[in-house]
Amino acid sequence: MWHSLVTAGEWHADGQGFENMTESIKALVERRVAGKSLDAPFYTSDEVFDLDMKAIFAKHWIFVASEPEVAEPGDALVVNVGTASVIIARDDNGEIRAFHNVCRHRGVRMIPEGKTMIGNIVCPYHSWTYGLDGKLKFYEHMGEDFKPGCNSLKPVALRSIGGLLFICLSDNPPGDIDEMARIMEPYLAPHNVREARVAHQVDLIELGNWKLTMENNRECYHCGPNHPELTIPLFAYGFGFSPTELDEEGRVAAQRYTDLIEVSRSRWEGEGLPSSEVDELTGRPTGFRTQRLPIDQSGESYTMDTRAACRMPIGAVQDKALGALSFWTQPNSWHHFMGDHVITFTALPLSADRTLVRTTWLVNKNAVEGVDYDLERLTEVWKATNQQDADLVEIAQQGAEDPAYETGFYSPYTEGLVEKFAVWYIERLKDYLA
Ligand code: 3BY
Ligand code: FES
Ligand code: FE
Repeated sequence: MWHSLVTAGEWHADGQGFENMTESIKALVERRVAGKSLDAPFYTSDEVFDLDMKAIFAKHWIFVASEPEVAEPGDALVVNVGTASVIIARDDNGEIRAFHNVCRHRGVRMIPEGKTMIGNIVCPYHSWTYGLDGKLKFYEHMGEDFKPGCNSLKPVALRSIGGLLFICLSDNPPGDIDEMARIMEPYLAPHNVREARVAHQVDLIELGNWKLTMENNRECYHCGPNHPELTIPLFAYGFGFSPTELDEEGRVAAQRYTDLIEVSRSRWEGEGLPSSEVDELTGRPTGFRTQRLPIDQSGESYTMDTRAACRMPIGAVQDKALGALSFWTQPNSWHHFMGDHVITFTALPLSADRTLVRTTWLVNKNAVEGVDYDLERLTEVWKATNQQDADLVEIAQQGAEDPAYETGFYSPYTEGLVEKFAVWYIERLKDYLA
């Protein structure tokens, strides 16, 4: 489908091409109203999508996978980010590296998307062969003057933070990843992701723009009406609430929840689990936020009965009731760390109106399916929740494409983080277009 900025009344097909297009997007960026949803072309136009891929996904740190997805030497994973394709591989020394999946001979895509095991990276076209360090090891017919040392695979910046793998396609990646790593390592380390094992992974294609996926992720206003499974482990007041709408009973319950957070956090801190909230979502290229919140009833896990799904703890802490540490990153990820398992989510844009959401469940590497955990019990809450969220994103996209769409107000109480996503996104576009 062709999406055009014409719908915004900004685009004039007067033959000025790209220059004019950038001008009209600039106008859209400038007129963004704080506290309101974005103008329709941000969700629907192919020009904005192309800009998003250049200004956001080619310039920022993108969460793509976790270390257990390339657990052994020779394990490799190919992730596509727009038209770019990246090989992530663990070498014989256990080091994980990332390379552009583009042969240095005639540029072909060497390995298809997905997981594989490789000793070397062999191009299928003319068999040029690269080591897992990216160096060209084998080629023929190139003559005396050919310099293999100048034909290594192009590296892609890669960082592991607590076992979560972030890549940056830019040659000049934002340096503030160092600060995110310094702050987040102590929060994530006790959950032992580096030593974990993938229990399950699901790819879901949401029929909506990636920003609608992210906005949906940044609020739980929609949880009550839409997520019957997730609202079992989540506290009702954990969704946020509008203080002016509480009656006396509600005020007491909200206060009880606030007190529970305080008491739980001091217990967790005592167990070596940093638990205070950090919010660095805006004002920086590598925006992020973390928070550890109690889980309802037993306090243990995102399951239908709130009890741990896996009987082996994932980390070293013996307390099962760790609630959930959540970690959100701009532009494309969110994660939940519990005592028994970890769930990671990455959103990867496919087109203006399609987004891949990849969910991965991690457990203790010694845990055996059917013995230590039941896969259905481990995955049922988020499988159901993800489908419900995909359905919401699809109808949000349909609304954004409707000629009657207008920007609407975010709740100041329960959609504050949606606003922070929009603020970050507009900041980053302004920076790129400047
Ligand atoms: O997709 C998510 O993670 C969000 C969190 C709040 C509602 N939804 C389940
Ligand atoms: Fe890769 Fe020729 S294009 S070996
Ligand atoms: Fe949801």
